[in-house]
Amino acid sequence: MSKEEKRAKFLSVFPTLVEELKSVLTGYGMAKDAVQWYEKSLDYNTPGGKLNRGLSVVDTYAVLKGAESPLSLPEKEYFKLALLGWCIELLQAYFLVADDMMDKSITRRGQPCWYRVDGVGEIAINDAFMLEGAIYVLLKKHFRDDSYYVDLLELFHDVTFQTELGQLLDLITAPEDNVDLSKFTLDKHSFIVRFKTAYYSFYLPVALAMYAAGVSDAEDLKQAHDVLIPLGEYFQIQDDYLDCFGKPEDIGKIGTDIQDNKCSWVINTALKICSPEQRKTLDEHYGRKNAESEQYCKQIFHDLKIDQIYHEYEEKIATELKAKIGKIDESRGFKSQVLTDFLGKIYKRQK
Ligand code: GPP
Ligand code: MG
Ligand code: MG
Ligand code: MG
Repeated sequence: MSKEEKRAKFLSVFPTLVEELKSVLTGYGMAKDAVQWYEKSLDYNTPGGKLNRGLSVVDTYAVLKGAESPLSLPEKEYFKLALLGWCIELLQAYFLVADDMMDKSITRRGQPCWYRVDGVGEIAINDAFMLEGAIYVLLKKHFRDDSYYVDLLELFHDVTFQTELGQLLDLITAPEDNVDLSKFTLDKHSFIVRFKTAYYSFYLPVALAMYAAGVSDAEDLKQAHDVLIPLGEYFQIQDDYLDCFGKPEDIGKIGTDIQDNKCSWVINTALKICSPEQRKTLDEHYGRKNAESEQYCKQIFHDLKIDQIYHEYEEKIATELKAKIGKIDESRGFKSQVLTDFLGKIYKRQK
């Protein structure tokens, strides 16, 4: 089954969910223009990305059930799993709308960030909350009678809170008015990215599929967790690398980490190997809100061959993760294939 077919089928579920959400608003007697606003926010912010997280829920479930492909699942079963996938995409939409305001980003997925769209501005804060709210409306409607409903709710709540903790650390480690590179370390970076990215992007899709498939023994959830969190750290290191070295046309966004004073993998790696002179330039120019300072930093990253170090890191981590995946115990029904597929989706990604 081709990737495009899987994606098309997954996308075809989204309009149904939008209609369900709109009818909840209509049921409350909400004015027509408010219903239209919500629809626009849902359409603008939810389906435009790679959909890796959402598709992974369905893919993981199919592997756990031994189905040939997600598309061979019975229609009702497929719909429920796709709905869980869309709930992660809604969570992601909620995070990104808010994150772009906090990071003062310009574009996302090749279009202006939602808060920068004409007439939106700070209403985007409420729109972010409403994207999150959609998750619980949909879960209640479709999973209330399932034995694992509370597990799903708890999982979404826990992972959302973990992501917010990561975002808090990300932000307070990057104050706008006080650049202090001595506060950055790779250990701190690892902690931040596991919380701000790995839980919701990697553990969440697999754990959701595991609950739905009834393969949710605590030992198996732990096995999944112990590979997916380092895998998610690797993914965010790619994101940090691409922020500086990627092309906006590929990544769909303009990097802001240098000007935003972010504790990213790139600066942390540079700090470990730079000369005292390069350090002085970084102290003077990192985290400053102008393109010239940003260019000074980029030149140092280039001179230090950070891209080469990144490629070496990528080979090393991929080998380590493969070894870890090789040790998975499948006796209770969990399948290492789930993890191999995840690694395959992100290995050497350019966007
Ligand atoms: C990605 O960081 C992290 C998130 C999108 C989580 C945001 C969490 C909130 C609670 C709002 P990033 O800023 O590096 O992502 P990007 O590079 O895509 O802007
Ligand atoms: Mg951010
Ligand atoms: Mg950001
Ligand atoms: Mg980033």
